Amino acid sequence: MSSIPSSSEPTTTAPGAIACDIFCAVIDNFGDIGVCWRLARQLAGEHGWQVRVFVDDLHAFQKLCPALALDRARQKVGSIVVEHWHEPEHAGDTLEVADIVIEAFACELPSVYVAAMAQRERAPVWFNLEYLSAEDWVADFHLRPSPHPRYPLTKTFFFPGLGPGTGGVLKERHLDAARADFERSPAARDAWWRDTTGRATPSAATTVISLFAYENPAVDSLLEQWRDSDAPVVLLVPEGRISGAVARFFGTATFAAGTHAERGSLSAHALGFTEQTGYDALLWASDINFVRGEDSFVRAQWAAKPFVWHIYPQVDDAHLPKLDAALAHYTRPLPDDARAALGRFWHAWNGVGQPDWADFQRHRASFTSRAAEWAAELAQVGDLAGNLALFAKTQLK
Ligand code: TRH
Repeated sequence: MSSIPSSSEPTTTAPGAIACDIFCAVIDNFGDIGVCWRLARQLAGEHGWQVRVFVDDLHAFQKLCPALALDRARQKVGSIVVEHWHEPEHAGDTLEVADIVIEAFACELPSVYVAAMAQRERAPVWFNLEYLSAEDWVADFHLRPSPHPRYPLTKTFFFPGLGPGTGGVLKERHLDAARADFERSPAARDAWWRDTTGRATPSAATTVISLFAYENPAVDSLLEQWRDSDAPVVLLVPEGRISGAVARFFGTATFAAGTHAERGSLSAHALGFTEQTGYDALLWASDINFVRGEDSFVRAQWAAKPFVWHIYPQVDDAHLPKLDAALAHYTRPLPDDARAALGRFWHAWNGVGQPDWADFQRHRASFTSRAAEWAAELAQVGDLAGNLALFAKTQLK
């Protein structure tokens, strides 16, 4: 897949720049490092900060940042320093405490680092960056301070969200312009299709769908409905956890990158997992995006196309209220029947009911116009990196 230029990422940082350390423990998949890496690139590229990322899993990181070497304890990618956080107490070879410290998703900082934060002449601005949730309580907890029980340090809870009063979600300054360039250039789109699938851009009568999801029992029924649909469907499947089910449907041994298969109206391409900046083009090239977790869920919103969210499943179905909270924001002004149809489809994709493609298609025009309107609404909340940088600066004064 071709890569879209990301925000201007310098290879050096100005002397005296604000120093920021981001600590990231990868729980699973790519979302933890995906969010941290995007934030790091923005703070460095758009705010001129000198950023260092501590990450415990270089393998997961390398999938979305192929420039990364797996065998190096410390390395630079552009201007960003990456430290392999190889054990919980590791805080770099020499202990340096940054002006801003971001603990992602409540991972625990090395105790020696926290002790050094307390000894610093000016205490760093310390954030716990939380997971994204569209629930209403998020605005009440966003930016709440939490004093450390032993040290004269205060940690601030930074909550991403979809509504006013939250930290917002990540959005690079260049993103809308890059999407507009791609969408208005048939040559760019055709080059993307040829590079990515070896084929020309499909006709306007085709529905192009990108499919990034966890294992999902509903996929078999959906693949059958696409196979039997009146209009052609082209499915683009980045290699991953859903690939096994797609392979079984087509009767192929695997659905590894480069595989192409057809049945009835459905034609499917398996894609290599692209570096993070390349993923957006897949969303822009598609008419409907199936996304998951946190970061791809956000990117689909900026792609301004109808999307279907496979939310990260939690025990006791704790994820379902979060799914409904996102639906409530996203579908608020839709006519009742369209809102109900999207709710049914998202629920079915998350284990509650059966997905009905014809029902989705019936309301597709409403979903498409709502997607563009929603992207503009969401942008009003502001970009997370910008919101965080602004707050941090007020604390540094
Ligand atoms: O991978 P995810 O499911 O990640 C997570 C984690 O499971 C995490 O523990 C959980 O808490 C969180 O979800 C909610 O989904 P996500 O967040 O969409 O991250 C995927 C990242 O991978 C995202 O940054 C986009 C990127 N990506 C690429 O770089 N190239 C690709 O080809 C694809 C398909 C994705």
